Amino acid sequence: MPTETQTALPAVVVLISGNGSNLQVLIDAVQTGRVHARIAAVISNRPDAYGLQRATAAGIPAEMLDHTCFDSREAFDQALQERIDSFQPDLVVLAGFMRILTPAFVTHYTGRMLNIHPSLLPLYKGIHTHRRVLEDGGSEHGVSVHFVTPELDGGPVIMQAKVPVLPSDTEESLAQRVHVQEHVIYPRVVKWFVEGRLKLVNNQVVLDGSVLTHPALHMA
Ligand code: NHR
Ligand code: GAR
Repeated sequence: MPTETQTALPAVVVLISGNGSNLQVLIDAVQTGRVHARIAAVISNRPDAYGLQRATAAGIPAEMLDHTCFDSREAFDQALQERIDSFQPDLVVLAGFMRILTPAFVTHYTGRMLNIHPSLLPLYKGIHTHRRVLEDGGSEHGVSVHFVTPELDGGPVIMQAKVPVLPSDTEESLAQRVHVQEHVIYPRVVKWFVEGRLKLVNNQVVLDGSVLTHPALHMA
């Protein structure tokens, strides 16, 4: 692709901590032309994150910033912000990123940072969502994509997908079912954002010029 075309594309920086399967579907969506963007960099807070290898294999700059090397959350977030901003992103995508971010960091990216969270928010904020749904005997579970705000997993929800919880489910089988849906909805939301269709206005989601009163729901 000519360089001029590439630089005209919206730049996305993806933050990961692990496997990076959501990163992979984004890479694929960009490579197949479904999402018109450029993944400018992938940054992991963990040295062993497999997603770093996925990025390298796709020719995307991959960086590692180990949070254990910093004295405070503020110091880590400041260094992370510097690395991210060096790529001048239009959008920052959290894809299995497992560090809570400070309000100062989140505020810097207001309206241009997305997260995928494995629950039907506002239910089950935080971690170990699949385990907690099973412990509670819930019959329904799912995944949410939301704008990131300082309130952990509390930002306005853009899109959700639901999955059933089956009596035979383990944490792994349930996580697997949710993952299939994650891989459907995350590229779709990123596509909306980079096409300029999706905005955060007064802490509300605006899609195609209208406030979303309920998250968009993907039916499996
Ligand atoms: N930061 C803010 N301010 N707001 C959000 O909505 C955020 C965020 C940072 C990450 C992802 C989130 C999720 O989807 C996310 C959303 C990590 C933890 C956590 O407890 C909680 C939620 C999320 C990510 N992290 C522990 C910590 O001390 C570490 C856990 C671990 O390493 O396993 O940072 O669920
Ligand atoms: C995904 O299930 C994502 O929803 C979840 O981590 C997984 C990452 O998978 N995110 C969180 O739990 C955030 N706290 P991946 O690395 O294969 O994309």
